[in-house]
Amino acid sequence: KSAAIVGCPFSGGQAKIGVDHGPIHLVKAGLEQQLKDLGWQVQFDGHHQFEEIIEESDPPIGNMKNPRSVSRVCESVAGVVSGHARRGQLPVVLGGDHSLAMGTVGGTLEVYPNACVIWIDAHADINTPKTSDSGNIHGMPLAFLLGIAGNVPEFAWIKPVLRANRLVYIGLRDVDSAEKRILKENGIKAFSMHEVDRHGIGKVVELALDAVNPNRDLPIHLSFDVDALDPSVAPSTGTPVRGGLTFREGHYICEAIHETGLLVAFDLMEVNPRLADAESVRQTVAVGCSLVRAALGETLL
Ligand code: DIR
Ligand code: MN
Ligand code: MN
Ligand code: MN
Repeated sequence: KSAAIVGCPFSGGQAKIGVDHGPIHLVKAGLEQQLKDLGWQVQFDGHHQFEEIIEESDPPIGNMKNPRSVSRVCESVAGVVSGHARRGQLPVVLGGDHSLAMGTVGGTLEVYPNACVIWIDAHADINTPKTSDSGNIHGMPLAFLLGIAGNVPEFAWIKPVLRANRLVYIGLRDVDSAEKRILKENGIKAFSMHEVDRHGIGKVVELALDAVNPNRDLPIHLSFDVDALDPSVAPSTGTPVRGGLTFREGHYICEAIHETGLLVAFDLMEVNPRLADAESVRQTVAVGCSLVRAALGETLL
């Protein structure tokens, strides 16, 4: 059992300062030792330094904000993630904003081309540069990974590695109308909070796995945006949306994916320790660490 913590202090995929401090706080809270205590060998070489690849002058391309920085950072993260995966390590990527998933999922699929992606989020993150109202690239990573983002030369390095039938969501509740259309047109399976309410989280995880991993034999990349949790559970995040997953529902997802034995990569994204009061920050960082532990095998008994 070997894992690598990949700290990605990057915020260029959205507008609020502070999300680049997420990984620093998660590591300071003791995540490395916590995973070692679960029996993992853990490599952590310090947080990645993006200064040298971030563009000082990075004017919008179309409506996309910070496009060159996001592109370069994600390309670098893809290389780091694929490197760890190739060495048989499970990359635990700490964001940073969710645009980083272009790197993490890209890196995973380079090594495990048949992997499926389970995306836990309040948001669908599947806008194209044309449909996005905000221009924030953290709302677009899946469009690039699926190859439906249109031709943006700056992002040409991203291969359309993800197939629509290998992507499933849990936790959605703030989906733009264009995104709803994209989900329908591409037949992408999604379990919103409505389905969580209807079936309960146990059944939803089973249905989600049935959708992307019917024989339970494909590697799984779990990408967890902390804003999937209810703001009462994880207040320190850039785009909180009420009506989210409970503490237990979030953990259950991680525990159940661990139980498959198929997890090959885990992202924890969008922890922003600059938002909300000190106690809320402490609570959000603690819940972030505990989600990672659950995904890496911590059990209640
Ligand atoms: C919105 C919000 N759909 C956008 N997305 C967020 O900006 O494209 N993603 N907050 O995490
Ligand atoms: Mn800080
Ligand atoms: Mn989100
Ligand atoms: Mn997200």
